[in-house]
Amino acid sequence: MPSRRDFLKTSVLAAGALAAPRFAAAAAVPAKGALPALAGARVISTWDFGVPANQAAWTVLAAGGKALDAVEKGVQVPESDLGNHSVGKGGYPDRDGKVTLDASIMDGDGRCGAVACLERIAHPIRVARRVMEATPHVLLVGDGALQFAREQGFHEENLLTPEAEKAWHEWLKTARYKPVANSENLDYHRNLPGGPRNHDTIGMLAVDAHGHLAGACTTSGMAWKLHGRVGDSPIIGAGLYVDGEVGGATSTGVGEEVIRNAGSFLVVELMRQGRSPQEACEEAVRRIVKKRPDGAREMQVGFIALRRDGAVGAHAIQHGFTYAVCDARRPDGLYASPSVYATSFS
Ligand code: SD4
Repeated sequence: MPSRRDFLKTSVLAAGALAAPRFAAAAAVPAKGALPALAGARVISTWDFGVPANQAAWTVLAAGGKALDAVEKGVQVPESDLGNHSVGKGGYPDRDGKVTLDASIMDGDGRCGAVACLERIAHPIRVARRVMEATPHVLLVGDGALQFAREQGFHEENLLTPEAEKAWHEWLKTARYKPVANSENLDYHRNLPGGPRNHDTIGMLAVDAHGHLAGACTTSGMAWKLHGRVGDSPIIGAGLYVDGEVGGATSTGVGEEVIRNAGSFLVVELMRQGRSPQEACEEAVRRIVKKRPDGAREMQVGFIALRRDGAVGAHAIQHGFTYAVCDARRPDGLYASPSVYATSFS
């Protein structure tokens, strides 16, 4: 798989492709019935690992399948990747050595399901979908979520891999916790056990050939968090929000900041008011930065957005944020680009 740097190199091309008129940002969300013909399905997701995840989602979309099935399938790729220490099995544990997973799924009709602080189940996104479809609830947490997963026949296993356990023991030597950015630019983060990418969530948004929208978000959360800590990813409106009349948004980074600002809901509401997906992501990042006394110098938050006509946007506090987009014009369907704008700190 190409490295993050390879993707960054392709970003100029990719950004140009995204600005093509077909998906150009409009001044406002086109009225229902007045949409420009949707050129086809499209999927966008966070980070470099969004590339293979999109590829899996695309197998569903290209066959005329549903956006909901596509995002559920797509995000299971990083959930299964044992080399990925921020999503699913192989994720870094909390400070007590427990791997606890958060995930949510939502479609354009407002149907949604989520699990938080779920242990021992490798694919929390599948449990989230089951919460959506088999219960009258939206969110199940901790032991209750595990009990539900068991009852639904999900396989239980130890999610703490030897590699993640080793990193945890390394961390215990200092036991220093600071929810900093996953930015390559910050010294503190570069020197963390496990390297500069200790918290990367996959958030994915898709529109299918029928114009239906869906999104999914899944993570092991912040490495070395307090046991019981829940981030933004399973919180509908924070880590994920989809409205079929407008579009969807999802986030990555320090979840506490996203929750405080109802980040993904904000992005969607800004699009509803006429901001382009790009402008909406930028404004959501600005709100977070503005409220932090330190100007969020040492933390990362990123948003991606997909409007219902296929237009996309992405923005993050710090450099180093990448995202991947896949549609029919890219038969291999894959590229990533940096989210491009780092807020300039004066
Ligand atoms: C969380 N938002 O649990 C997640 C972590 C993350 O990039 O996205 N890291 O707060």
